[in-house]
Amino acid sequence: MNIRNVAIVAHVDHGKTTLVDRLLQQTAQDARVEIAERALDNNELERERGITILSKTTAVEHAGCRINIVDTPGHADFGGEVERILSMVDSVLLLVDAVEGPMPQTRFVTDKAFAAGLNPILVVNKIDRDAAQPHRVVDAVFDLFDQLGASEAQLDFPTVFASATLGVSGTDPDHLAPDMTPLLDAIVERVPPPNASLRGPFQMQVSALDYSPYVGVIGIGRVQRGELAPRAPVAVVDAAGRVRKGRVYSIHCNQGLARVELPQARAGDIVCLAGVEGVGVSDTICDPAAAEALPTLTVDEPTMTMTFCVNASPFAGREGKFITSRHLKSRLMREAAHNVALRVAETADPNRFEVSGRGELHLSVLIETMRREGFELAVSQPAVIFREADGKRLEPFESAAFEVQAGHQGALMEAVGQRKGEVQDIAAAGPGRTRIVCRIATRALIGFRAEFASLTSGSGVMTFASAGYGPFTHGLAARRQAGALISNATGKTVAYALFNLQDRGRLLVRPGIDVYEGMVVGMHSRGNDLTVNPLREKKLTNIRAAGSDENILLTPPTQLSLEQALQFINADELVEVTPKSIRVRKLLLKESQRRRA
Ligand SMILES: Nc1nc2c(ncn2[C@@H]2O[C@H](COP(=O)(O)OP(=O)(O)OP(=O)(O)O)[C@@H](O)[C@H]2O)c(=O)[nH]1
Ligand SMILES: [Mg+2]
Repeated sequence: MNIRNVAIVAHVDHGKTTLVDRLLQQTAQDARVEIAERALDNNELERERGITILSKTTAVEHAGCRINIVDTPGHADFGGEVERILSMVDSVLLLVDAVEGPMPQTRFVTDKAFAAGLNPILVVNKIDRDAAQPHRVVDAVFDLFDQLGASEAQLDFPTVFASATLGVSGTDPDHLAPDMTPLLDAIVERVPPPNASLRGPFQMQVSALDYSPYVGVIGIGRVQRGELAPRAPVAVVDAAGRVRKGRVYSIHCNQGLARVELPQARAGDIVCLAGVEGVGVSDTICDPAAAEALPTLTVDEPTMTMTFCVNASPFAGREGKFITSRHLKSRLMREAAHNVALRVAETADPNRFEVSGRGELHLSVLIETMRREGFELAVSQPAVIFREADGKRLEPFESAAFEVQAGHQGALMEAVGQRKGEVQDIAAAGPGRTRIVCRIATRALIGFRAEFASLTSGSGVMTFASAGYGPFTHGLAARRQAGALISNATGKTVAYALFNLQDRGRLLVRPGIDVYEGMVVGMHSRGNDLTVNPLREKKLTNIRAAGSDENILLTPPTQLSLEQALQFINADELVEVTPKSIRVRKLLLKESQRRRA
């Protein structure tokens, strides 16, 4: 059968996963099959957050072709996912929102597609939106391609207009077909068939991993050469060139939303191989008689790092199942085996690990996953990773796009200026809204999310893409405004005490919960830290004033989410994470220790 391998790439939320829904719907064998909204976003965190975190493969049939489709995440923190899957496709559908046009991550993924030598197909999506400007978007994409040094063939990109929600598409935005046929036709015509040969010994590189409780880790990749039957012995060559023996237990592919067993893996196809012990991304699985590695898959280096520690708080072990350094180490090593953009390093202290990734979300998704699995741990403030070149210090930058109401523009510009951001573009973004694109040090954005939300009254949207390394920005103050209110004792919080504290700032705890000495119970309205007593009972007298205790009015406490806690903490604080709680604590729990530090 004819094969086409294509990935869908775009800026976050431009509609990739929704577009896959429509392709699955249209090509379903049984038209009665109901495709759930964003069907491929099937893990818990993806559904809760409404974003794609892991890339996923599926396949559909059209015009006698089997089209393997890889859906990728658009959020910049998961850019590593996009980079590595480009090695198994022959073209990309570059999706661009018909209103927003190319955004920072559009540039990032296009650049990566060009680096992989691919000729993208442009899909202008969300054509149904009121403010859609399809022709302007096509022009803007042309300019982007040109800036990125596109070849003649790349500049001559095919364009399909579509609405993934309405399920319409076509090459002329004014005459759309009532289904996805024009897009499927464009894929069959314009994506080159895989450059792979059935002749010769079997060879396949693992580009992604999946896991099943029945068969263990599954290696996914495009077969480069030859054929393979289930139960065949193989040789596995890893990134370091070491060869080991293995056996493929079963072969399947993801077709539609189903998993289909295959009688063999054939050159050109994207397949899933189960049973190969210890298989990792970038491994080449070969015929034992010809153990030849394909070039190692590389992705951009991490830009941000955090320390993951064994939870050593006074409440350690109360709420989690996995709490020792051994648990932590094996879990992190397991993650590093398939999360290619993640690095885990041991430190001199066996209870601490340096975990580096592509951004706060990349790291916080791992922490959230671990906590749901039953882990307890403590994590430090995220810090950017500096580099050195020609004796100069470099730091990572972001291309940031802020979309705000016109009235908030001044405040935003001021905040960007304070953070030494360099404004690159200011443009209208729909009625009464402005988009400001700037280049800004990643470091300047740590902790900025909360401030951005408050200065735009929650109406602003900000997105980023990694913009590489640049010279160190001097004079950036990276401390939060507020100090911490720190508990001076261990016990249960008392409403009366909290009532007396709430004038001093925003509380993070409600009455009747366990706190410990050194735990942060609130944000001080001033810049300095303050040690307080949240446990103090009212002095009891024999005469009770009528209703005095019952009348205490407490402002509901601020509940920090994991991300908010990570944004909030300073270098002398940790976030304690357990399956049930997220607490902020001082590294040094006793006030006397802190005073000496
Ligand atoms: N109006 C309109 N909305 C759309 C269209 N396609 C997608 N959306 C909406 O856009 C939002 C994002 O859609 P997704 O499919 O999750 O976008 P995505 O590109 O997969 O997002 P990430 O994977 O997180 O980068 C959802 O609310 C969709 O309903 C479209 O054609 N028109
Ligand atoms: Mg998606």
